[in-house]
Amino acid sequence: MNNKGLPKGFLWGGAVAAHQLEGGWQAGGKGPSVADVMTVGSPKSYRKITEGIIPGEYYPNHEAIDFYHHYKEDIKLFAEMGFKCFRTSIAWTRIFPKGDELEPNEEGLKFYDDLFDECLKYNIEPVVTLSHFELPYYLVTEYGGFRNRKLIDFFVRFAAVCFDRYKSKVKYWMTFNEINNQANFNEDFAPFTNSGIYYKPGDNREEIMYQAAHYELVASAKAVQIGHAINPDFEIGCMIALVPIYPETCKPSDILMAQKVMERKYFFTDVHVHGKYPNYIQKYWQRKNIKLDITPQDLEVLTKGTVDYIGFSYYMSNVVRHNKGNDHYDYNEKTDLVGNQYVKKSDWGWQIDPEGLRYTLNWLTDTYRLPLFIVENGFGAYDKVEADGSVHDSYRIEYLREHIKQMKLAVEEDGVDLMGYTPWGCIDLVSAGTGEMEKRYGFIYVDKDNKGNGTLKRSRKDSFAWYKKVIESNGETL
Ligand code: P53
Repeated sequence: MNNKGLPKGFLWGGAVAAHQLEGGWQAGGKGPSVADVMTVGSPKSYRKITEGIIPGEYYPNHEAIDFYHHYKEDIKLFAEMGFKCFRTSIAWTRIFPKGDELEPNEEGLKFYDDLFDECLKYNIEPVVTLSHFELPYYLVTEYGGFRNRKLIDFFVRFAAVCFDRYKSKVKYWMTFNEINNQANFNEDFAPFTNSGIYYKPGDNREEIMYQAAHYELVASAKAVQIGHAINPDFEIGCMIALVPIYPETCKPSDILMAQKVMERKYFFTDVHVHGKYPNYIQKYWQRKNIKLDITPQDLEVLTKGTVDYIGFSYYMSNVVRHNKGNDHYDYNEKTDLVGNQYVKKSDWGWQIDPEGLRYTLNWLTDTYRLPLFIVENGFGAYDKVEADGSVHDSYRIEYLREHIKQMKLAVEEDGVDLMGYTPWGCIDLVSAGTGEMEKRYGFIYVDKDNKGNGTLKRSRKDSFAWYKKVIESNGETL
């Protein structure tokens, strides 16, 4: 094992999701997705989810940054930075506009043929997420989203069409983006974006969430099997939002609390990797009287569709405390989450913790023993455009530099098996959580504001030249 530097062939790149940058929400036969019924929020509030598209409301994903028409220009800029890979998603509604059709929409398939060809022209390897908060809206209104077992087949059909169509263009895949966000079932955002679930008064939110997650885990496992049959060289991963949970103190009950929260947020990974539910989650369901539709055939499918690698996002860490009276160490974000006095926060309240990335890489390796891929990391911040058009985003460089340093330590000193690193929102795009344009992550600035005004003109920020050198030197020049 070489203990200096990152491996040759390390996949440096950038990450985006179709709905956050493409726009063209009705172009080429595309149907509306869950992202098309969400408005703009703010640093302190999630977006509003409307029932259908309401005239007079502003939906930022409808146009986004119009990557649909600008992708050639944008990929050229990625190539200029030296990207080895580009992570995006396939908008499900371009391929199956309603979601339950038997035949795919050729115009949608053709768009991604052209997009992947454009990447390959520059030797940029596409890394593709199948479902990234983009469920067809029709599946929400007609079927109740992933409350419904039928969604398994709809997803699997979509996955199989994509695997088959792009089998010679795409090698790296992921099934469901941040499948574990919905563990936060008391909010409306994650259940809707992960699973197309609108909760109604009286719903047992928690039970519905576990049921939806189960159908997705089965759908993912089926897709993995089909993908490997179509092309045995495919690398198919899961995608987990990894926010490590620290105990507030070394008090044993705080330690145990942090462990229990980790279990509740990350058991999804166990199912993807080991093909079965861990005991703790089954015991939890029993105690809470959570009854799920899980068939013996489902359990069989899970064991046969385990993933090849773990893709994950890393932005921040969190801290929990154990409160008196919480005898079962159940997690309630409102009462148990506390601040971390040792780290700073972004303007959106995300706690910045580069060492937490090294900790996370080690925790994932120790727990799952699989190759890892950091498919999102980055700093959402306000940028200021100077009179001459430049953007001096030293804060973004600083954030990324410190995280890359910790990532390198995990590889060089700890021996973590890491495939690549794709910072989030390599070009400015619509925020998933808030719908804002002005929560910017990019190396490339896009002239557009939260209200939708702007020329859509692209320009290079300071971080652009910096990241180019990072890639050129394989992470040595930071
Ligand atoms: P935004 C919450 C916590 C961690 C990651 O997020 C999250 C979320 C959801 O907001 O989402 C991922 O845009 C997601 C991307 C998203 C990115 O992180 O809210 O996979 O789609 O854009 C950043 O700042």
